[in-house]
Amino acid sequence: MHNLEGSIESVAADVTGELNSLISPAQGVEQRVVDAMRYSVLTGGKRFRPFLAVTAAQLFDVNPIHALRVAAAIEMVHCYSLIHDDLPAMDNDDLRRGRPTCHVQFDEATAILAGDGLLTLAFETLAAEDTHPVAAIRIRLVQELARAIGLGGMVGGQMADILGLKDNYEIVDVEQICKMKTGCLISYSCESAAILGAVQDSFCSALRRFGNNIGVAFQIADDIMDVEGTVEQMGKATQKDAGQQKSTIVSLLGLDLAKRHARMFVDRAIADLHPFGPRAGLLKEAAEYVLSRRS
Ligand code: GRG
Repeated sequence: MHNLEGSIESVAADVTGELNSLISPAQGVEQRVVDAMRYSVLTGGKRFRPFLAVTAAQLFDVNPIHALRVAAAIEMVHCYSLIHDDLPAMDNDDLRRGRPTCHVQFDEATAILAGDGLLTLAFETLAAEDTHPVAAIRIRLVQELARAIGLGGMVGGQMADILGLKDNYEIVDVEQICKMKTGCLISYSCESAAILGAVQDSFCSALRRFGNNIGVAFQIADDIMDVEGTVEQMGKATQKDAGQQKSTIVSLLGLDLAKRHARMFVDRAIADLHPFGPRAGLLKEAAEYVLSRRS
């Protein structure tokens, strides 16, 4: 029997240590942007994506140092997306992880640059030899991350999400946005393990499907918590979607059906783990956690 919370906390501590050394304090002209990057990355957050990357890597006995560097790069990308998402031009939020957002603590220009700094450092980290000695594997890590967070993934999904404030989307459209905006990075977190392990394609696609399914469930759960959660629990503003008249699975189906919808995606994700047998027990618990989490 695994202790999921203990395992998440242990990976979180490791990844925070790795981030602390990858983004060391600076004293030159870049000091302010580095301070903003460290402010946004080193405190708070569930570190769920790094947890998935590290746990999936254990399926294939990947070198833990390699997995941790990839996990840190993934958390950098996630934090970049949060910093930019919070900007006045996007969601205009003042609170993130229970603290002032990056642009409130520093200023808008610094926050934009801190996001850019994290994004570029993530790719630099993946491309470094310390992440994997085989160049072809490093190239694949870089290429698949670019695919996951680019136009067909996170950036494209964010654009569609913003346009959705004005357009009336249907369920399939909203599911597609959840997949692009949130699912693709979660999916990459799982897939990165198969890339590092250089395992057969069928394992890689099973992990990608697993990540996509829990990613969509994760976003639906986030939208449910936007309605049911408190600012204290979430460490960020709630009731935002209704205020913005945003199309979400909750606004289209109502709370009860949205919960069943999220359950359906988690069940699909658990089925995706079949090829890995009992070794995937912790990933199965992680899929359940997507629905049970309260922050
Ligand atoms: C500006 C070029 C450019 C791109 C922007 C901002 C952006 C791309 C994408 C935003 C994607 C986004 C913020 C999706 C929301 C995903 C989500 C549910 C975030 C919350 O994740 P948690 O709950 O947060 O894991 P913690 O704080 O625990 O890490």
